[in-house]
Amino acid sequence: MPRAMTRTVSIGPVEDTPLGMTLERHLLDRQRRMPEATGDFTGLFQQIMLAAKIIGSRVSKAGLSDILGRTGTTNVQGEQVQKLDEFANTVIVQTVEAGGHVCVMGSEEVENPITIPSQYPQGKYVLQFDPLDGSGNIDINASIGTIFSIHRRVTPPGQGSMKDLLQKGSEIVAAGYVIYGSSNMLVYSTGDQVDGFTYDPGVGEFFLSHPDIRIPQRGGIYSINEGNYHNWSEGTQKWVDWIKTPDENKKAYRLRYIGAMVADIHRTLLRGGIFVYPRDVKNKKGKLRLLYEASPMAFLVEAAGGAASDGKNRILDIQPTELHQRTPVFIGSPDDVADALRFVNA
Ligand code: P6P
Repeated sequence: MPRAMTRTVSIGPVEDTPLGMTLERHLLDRQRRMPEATGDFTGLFQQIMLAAKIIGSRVSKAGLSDILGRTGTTNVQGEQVQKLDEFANTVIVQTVEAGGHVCVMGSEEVENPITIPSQYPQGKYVLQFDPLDGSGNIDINASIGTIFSIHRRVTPPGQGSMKDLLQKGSEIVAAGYVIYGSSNMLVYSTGDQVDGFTYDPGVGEFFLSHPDIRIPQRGGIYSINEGNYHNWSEGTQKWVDWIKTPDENKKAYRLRYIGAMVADIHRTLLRGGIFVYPRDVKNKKGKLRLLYEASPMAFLVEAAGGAASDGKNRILDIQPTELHQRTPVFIGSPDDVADALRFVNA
């Protein structure tokens, strides 16, 4: 089926509103191309979009309200909970549960499965999310983001359960992220392609700005926290020593590390290269969480033509056993991921 063509009419200076494709219209066009579609997916996505707008609005003025800093509590990950973390989590949970399109949710901020209150319908989808990834960047005004993935439920109608949450990334129906940065963007895929939408606060809509994002076969940037160098395996150390050394076949790669997975992956998608958070002596299974960080990002990067591995296996093939389980992550341009795995598995 031909994809709806976008049409942006130049109506004057850049600040004028683009007559472009809104995310709302993009979702409806997609729904119309699927005869069996009921509108549930579109409805769920509209709730995610609303949550993203609310979170983005609060993030953009975090410094002006008493929402910076820490709550003084720690989450299931043992991490300091930022006030904005808690706010973002609440916004997503309350927006989505009322929509009646999901039967259970999983959140980085909540230890157990989030069930849907009995006053709302139990939907056919499952939502997992990191409400505010990289929240340590909030107080220094660096980019942060929201990561989400959508599965279909696998249990009979009624309350959803852990079984609905512990599904492979290869079963994802859709995944995406919102990056709150110099501009706010929502990037998503249902598996066939990846599209990016930029938020215009003057209009209150996301407009298609990055249609059909394709990751370069090879990049020139590596992204890893080199402060952990002495905790890594010898293979990871050798890969990093190699990638930053020019030789007859390549220039030295440049290091870029923002410290928020959403921002580092967004750059990797657009510019190519590789993002790595390997296992180390402190994080023996890696630091990043499989279900609401690694899997959705792996789904997106693969849909854009990239690769995503835990160092040995395709991330999307991992069968989850715990809600907050962690995994090493090697994700980005296919050639760069293949190079890294050659060293790590030597
Ligand atoms: P480190 C943020 O805390 C996060 O979960 C990811 O967004 C990010 O990629 C990683 O951890 C950064 O970890 O140990 O380098 O600060």
